[in-house]
Amino acid sequence: MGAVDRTVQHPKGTPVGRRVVLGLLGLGAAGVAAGPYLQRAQDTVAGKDPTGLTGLLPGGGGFRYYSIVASVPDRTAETYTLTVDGLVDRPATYRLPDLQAMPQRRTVRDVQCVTGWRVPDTPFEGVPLAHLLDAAGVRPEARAVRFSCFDGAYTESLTLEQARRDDVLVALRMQDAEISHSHGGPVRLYVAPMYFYKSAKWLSGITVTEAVQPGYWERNGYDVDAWVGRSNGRDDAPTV
Ligand SMILES: Nc1nc2c(c(=O)[nH]1)N[C@H]1C(S)=C(S)[C@@H](COP(=O)(O)O)O[C@H]1N2
Ligand SMILES: [Mo]
Repeated sequence: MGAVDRTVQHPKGTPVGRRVVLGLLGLGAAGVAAGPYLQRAQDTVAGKDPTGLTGLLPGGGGFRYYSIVASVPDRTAETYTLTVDGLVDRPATYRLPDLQAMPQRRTVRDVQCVTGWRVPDTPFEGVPLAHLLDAAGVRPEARAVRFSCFDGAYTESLTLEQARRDDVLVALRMQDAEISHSHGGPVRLYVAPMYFYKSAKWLSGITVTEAVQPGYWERNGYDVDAWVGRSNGRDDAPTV
């Protein structure tokens, strides 16, 4: 069985319930092969179950582990780097201690995956993305930011305006602990007001660009502007 068959399915659909049901069927079809990569994270928090179906999924009510590749290398405090480049005056490469020494911000919001599962009141802490953009000196012609990951495959994007929000973090901590490897550690993006697919795990690159370059899931049909409750065919939650 090839690598593609062993990645976790993140099904696309429209109504929440249907999306979750399709997810169950998809997992069933993937069978044992999907098992090792869809696992309950150790630091799971019990969550609400808005669909009444999510409890049937592995991890019941907490986080689901997603990766589009079968395995992701470890990066430690010694080996991790984050590069900021593109349309900036001062490109930079940061190591983990550099990021830890910067001003940190903490948010406590609900994590919401577009497939329906949700984890309420989840603390994230990290450097506001705006701080790194200001440090780099964004050029006037820039309009967007592209994110890349050391899994070698996942990408995401935001407009510059979205990226400068104070609830968009280059996160170093999640649930008041260092971010575990399965949750995208040591550093992941956290875009609090948007569906969790915007929150790229294993973040390794921030590139300032002229225009939005749709990320991995957006090229597979999800909305580029992923506001929780008012994107991806939903208008059910008056958030942000
Ligand atoms: N690098 C990378 N980041 C990613 C993903 C992924 O597959 N690869 N999946 C996204 C999706 S769809 C979700 S719901 C969350 C899942 O985060 P978790 O595995 O910490 O629960 O990560 C997002 N970021
Ligand atoms: Mo997701």
